[in-house]
Amino acid sequence: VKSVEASIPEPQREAWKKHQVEGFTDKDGFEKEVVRHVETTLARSLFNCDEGAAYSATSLAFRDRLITEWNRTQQRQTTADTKRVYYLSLEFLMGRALDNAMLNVGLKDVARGGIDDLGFRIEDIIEQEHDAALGNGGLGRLAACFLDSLASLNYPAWGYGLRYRYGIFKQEIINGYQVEVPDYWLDFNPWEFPRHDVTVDIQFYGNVRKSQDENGKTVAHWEGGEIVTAVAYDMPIPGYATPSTNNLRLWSSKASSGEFDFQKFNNGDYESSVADQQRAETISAVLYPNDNLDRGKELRLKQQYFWVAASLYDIVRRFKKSKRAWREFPDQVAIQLNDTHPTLAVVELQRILVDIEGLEWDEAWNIVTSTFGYTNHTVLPEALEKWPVGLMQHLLPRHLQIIYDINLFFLQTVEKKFPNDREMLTSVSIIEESQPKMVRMAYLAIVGSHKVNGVAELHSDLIQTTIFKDFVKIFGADKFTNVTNGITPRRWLHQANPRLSELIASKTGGHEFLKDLTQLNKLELSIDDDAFRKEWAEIKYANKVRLTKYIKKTLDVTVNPAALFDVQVKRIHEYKRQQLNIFGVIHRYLALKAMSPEERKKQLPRVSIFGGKAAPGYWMAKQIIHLINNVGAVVNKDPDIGDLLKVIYLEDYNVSKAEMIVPASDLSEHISTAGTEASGTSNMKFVLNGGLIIGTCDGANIEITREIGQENIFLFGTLSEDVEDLRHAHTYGSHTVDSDLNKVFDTIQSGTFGEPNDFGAMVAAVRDHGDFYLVSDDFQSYIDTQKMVDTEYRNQDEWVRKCIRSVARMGFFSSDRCINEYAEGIWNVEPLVVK
Ligand code: 7GP
Repeated sequence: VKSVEASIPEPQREAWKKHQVEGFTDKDGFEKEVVRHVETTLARSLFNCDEGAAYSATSLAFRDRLITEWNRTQQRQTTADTKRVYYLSLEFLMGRALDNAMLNVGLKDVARGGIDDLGFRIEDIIEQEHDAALGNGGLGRLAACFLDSLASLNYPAWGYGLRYRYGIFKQEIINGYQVEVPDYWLDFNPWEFPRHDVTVDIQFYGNVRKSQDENGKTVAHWEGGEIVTAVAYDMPIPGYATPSTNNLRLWSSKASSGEFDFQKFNNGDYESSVADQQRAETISAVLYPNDNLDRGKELRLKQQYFWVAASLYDIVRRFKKSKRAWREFPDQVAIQLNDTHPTLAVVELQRILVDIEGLEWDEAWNIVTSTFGYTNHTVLPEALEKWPVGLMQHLLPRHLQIIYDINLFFLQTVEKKFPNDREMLTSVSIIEESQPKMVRMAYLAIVGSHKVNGVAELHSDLIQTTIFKDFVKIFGADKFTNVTNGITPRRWLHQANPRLSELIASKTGGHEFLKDLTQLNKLELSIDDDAFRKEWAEIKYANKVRLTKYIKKTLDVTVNPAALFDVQVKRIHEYKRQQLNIFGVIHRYLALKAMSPEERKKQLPRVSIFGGKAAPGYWMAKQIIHLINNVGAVVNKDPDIGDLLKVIYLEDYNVSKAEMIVPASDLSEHISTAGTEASGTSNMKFVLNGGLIIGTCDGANIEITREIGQENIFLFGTLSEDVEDLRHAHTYGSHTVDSDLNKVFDTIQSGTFGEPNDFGAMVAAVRDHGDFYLVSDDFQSYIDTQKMVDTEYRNQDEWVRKCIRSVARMGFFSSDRCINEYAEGIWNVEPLVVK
């Protein structure tokens, strides 16, 4: 590997070195780069440079800098020849790149001055950027936070994903209903580098022929079918306050040049030859818009194999350059499966090693299982992936055979350990003996990995005691572990809340806390400092004013920034229980209506803010959105209510909107039915920005409580160990709904919020159909806890103290801590120190 450099003759090396691009370091250099890009790359001038062009040129200037460091980082890693991590994720919810790049390389102030000289405001320039929204929610955003931490901590790491032409749809609210609009985001994307020379041909369909080699060994040949080409697009990922710049490689599909039917084309059958091309391009065309739900579409399986096969080809190609023996593969490569979506990678690596490289099955399988780790992100049964055997056979005939072999050998070891236990065999078999037969991807991922982790303590306990309990018996408890999720403080504090970040820096001895979040604990020393608390409160207020203006501009509703801002923003899902929140809002509205004007004057004004997308095919989630909007339409113009209650639905919730909303919250809601939310990560973001939480004992709420103290969080509701009994009682006992909740239902059904029939199913789900999510069980304690919130919010001094204490104790929830745990406990990789 050292020969890489030595292979270039000295004079040549000198010439290259002399002209190495160094990138700007000061305002003048920055301006020069921006003007150069406006005038040459964009072919514009001072006279027709609008904010869009200024954004593009600024981004290109920063991109140039990043790519120089990217090149050096790759060179450094190749020379050091140490183990790399590959994070395979079908979703990367990156959001905007420019602000992040400016802050991570430490040149935002330089850029601010330069942009100003050129006649623009940096805030307006940042706003020009379209979010890279290649994800649905928590799982995709976690992947993005991980990339930031991996680079910031100098780990040699690559992300691999798909370059969707359309990310998550844009949400519009029209007459109170969600309407989906396609998100075409690639018009001009300065952050990606097409690598038209880095391509991989991917095979689908066809059939398997077996032959004997000269030693009498059976060899499988996967033949025929169709070929689609994967083209690499790279996005540089800058670390914070380090030159390390990692790579996110996204694959785009196109018709393979060998496949494009020139015969047809020349014969004038233009349409069908174009149709072939379009079919190939369809693979990476669109992100499936489901969160915590598996729909089992054939195209989705095609996406998965396409992406996994291209990524593995790339990883293997890189490994082979080092000329090491295959058994060293796991010493050089760690691959993390972000949920089961990339599980075919297990099968593909086994296929490469056995069919193409000629290794023996057992040796290959050892390499495979030492290489992979699997992270589970949900226990919801409707989200656990299964693929029909027939579909797998058709699309990936050789892979199905390998899956059957993996299963056979696995079941043989189970049989040895648990002789004559047929129930055990059926329960853990990778193939579900149903009609039709299905491949259980989570089981395949467990069998193919050396570590399996959940994403918060409760969740990791639950997977070991429920959905995967038999695998714990088979493999032992050591194979299963927990890595509680985290978030990057760079984006979610420094970038989203610059004033708070500066205030914290002034009290903790500089910006060190952005690299070591535990340093936040120094804040507690300043808690009795009146000026500090005043400044803290002012920052929160200013963030609320900013959101107030946004609400006025987009919805034409005036809200009082002094009111308590109560926020629930996340994907709309019955298990996340936005319905509980809106029922609570209706209860509050009825209570206010029943009061005398004198009594009303004593009440605390509140703004209930909602945001989030519903999967286009999730009817009930869309009903919930409709109800929230209809309640807002009535409440917001009720003269009896005025400022006391406003109900706001923020359209098209995404990463960049979160950066504005999160710092503006006083209270945020994380109120899933206990045992259903694997972790949650926005709970961490809200607390880190000085907001308190109302929440259930679920996911990471439990660990947040442990860290910040139970006096600083509003917990309520059923515990996860009681959920099953309650559900059973709803179905088999008599299920009654208390009178307060019934009043809410009666109001809905009287037509107060639109057509009485519109929300019949939502009410019936609770009242008549078993109330699976325990809304009725938790309603009263939710209302009582909200009353406590009102009381405590009135004591502003104590409230602010709670917020400061909470922030001071949030150090644990940095994604840096999380990545270090993966690196040590699962990947066995070390950072590459940059001199
Ligand atoms: C989510 C979980 O719902 C959320 O609780 C967790 O914080 C996040 O992953 C990151 O770990 N799961 C998904 O988004 C999801 O779709 C099924 O999981 C594949």
